[in-house]
Amino acid sequence: MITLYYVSSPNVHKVCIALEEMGLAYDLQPIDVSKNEHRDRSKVGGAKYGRLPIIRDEDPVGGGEPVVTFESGAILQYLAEKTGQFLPQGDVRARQQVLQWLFWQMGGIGPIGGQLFHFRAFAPVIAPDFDNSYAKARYEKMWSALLELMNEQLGETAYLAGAYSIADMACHPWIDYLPPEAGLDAFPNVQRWLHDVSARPAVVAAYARAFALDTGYARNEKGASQFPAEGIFQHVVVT
Ligand SMILES: N[C@@H](CCC(=O)N[C@@H](CS)C(=O)NCC(=O)O)C(=O)O
Repeated sequence: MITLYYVSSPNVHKVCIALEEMGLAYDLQPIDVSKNEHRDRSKVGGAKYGRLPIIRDEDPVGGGEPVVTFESGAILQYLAEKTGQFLPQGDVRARQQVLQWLFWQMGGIGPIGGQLFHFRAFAPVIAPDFDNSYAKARYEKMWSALLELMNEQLGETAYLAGAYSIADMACHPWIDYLPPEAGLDAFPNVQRWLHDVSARPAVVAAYARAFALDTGYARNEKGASQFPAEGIFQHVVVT
């Protein structure tokens, strides 16, 4: 059994998708970030780092002590290697394509999307008198540049690395949560990909199970973002 320490957010939802896609048995353990539970090691499987997602695998390959790990990209790679799915093992070129797009997500889509979300949604609530326009414009521009590359790639291949992989699972929640300001019309290949990934039964099942738990954190169901009450989020850095 795998425990996923859970809050409703894109970095966590990518792991929900992977667990469903890979057919793994898992338990979602809700963590209340407003009470700082994510920083209490006794509440997150003993992990040293208090940002979510974190998983604890009681049944690792080869047996022995449970594996506790954080960082969503490392978790996706761990699960893919555990199950032998969605990350090619033998074909060095195919494997590298997946890792390239996975790390691209972790280094770009995640952190830039996190900042964009902050300046779109939280800054106006937390600091209503602060002139947010420069920061917001900067991250909107960076977000569009990331989507441009994604759109180009998805014009050549059905999924980011050719076949559907953990790289697509990593990107899906972010693209689903954060459409560009003018919508996805300028990125038709991304739009097509979003539609295809969203329709996968495992993806539908992952979100249904996750959204059934209301952890009071950011969530988005087809464009409608739910913002938390002022104060709850001041310590949260989503990257
Ligand atoms: N790079 C990390 C980012 C993790 C992260 O920022 N998690 C957020 C939720 S999406 C969190 O736990 N925030 C609480 C905090 O920073 O206090 C990953 O991809 O796992």
